[in-house]
Amino acid sequence: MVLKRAMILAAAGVLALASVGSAFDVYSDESAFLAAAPAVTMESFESLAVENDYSHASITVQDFTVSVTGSSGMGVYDTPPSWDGHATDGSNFIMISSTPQDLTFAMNNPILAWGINVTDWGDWGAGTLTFRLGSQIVHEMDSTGIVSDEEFFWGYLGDQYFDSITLTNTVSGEAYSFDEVYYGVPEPMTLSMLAAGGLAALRRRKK
Ligand SMILES: [Ca+2]
Ligand SMILES: [Ca+2]
Ligand SMILES: [Ca+2]
Repeated sequence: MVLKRAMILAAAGVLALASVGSAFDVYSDESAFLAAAPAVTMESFESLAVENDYSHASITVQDFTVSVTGSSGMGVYDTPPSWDGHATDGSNFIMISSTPQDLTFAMNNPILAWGINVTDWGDWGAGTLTFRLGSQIVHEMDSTGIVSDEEFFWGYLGDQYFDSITLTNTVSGEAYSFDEVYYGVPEPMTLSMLAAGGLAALRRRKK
């Protein structure tokens, strides 16, 4: 499908675009993400032992390892601490402690789609949460206006394979939680990519 799309783009004269950057969509709506990437797998952390403390630098599940930098720790919770955080599916969720940190998801296999539900980030102080694939920043959130225990979703769907996702928090004292991590290689490819291919084909026909 990617190859076919590249051929269509080449025919339309935009191969340079396709070779220097990837096409991708960022989603803040979970339903829209799942509609575009219906075949993704979801990790809800329900099979992990619950400890309700920040005793881990990394946590490994079936298809990825998530690790946190510096002096921050994280752990499997089923009881929200007094500063909040909660499960968005089932009862278990992952809680991250409160120093500025990089949270990196290392996937066992290359993927095209990835998503996460985050809760209680941005209520402690001013700062940003940046989402990166490798060194590429694909989205950045500002804490302005975010309230305690607020949930947000972030999803990414692109046409270039990746295996590492990093969330960088700049707020000191900010603890937050996440749950429902989605990942996979969706088939069929997204409507937007089909639309891009269709548009290219239309342009070609007009020549
Ligand atoms: Ca869960
Ligand atoms: Ca918080
Ligand atoms: Ca809070």
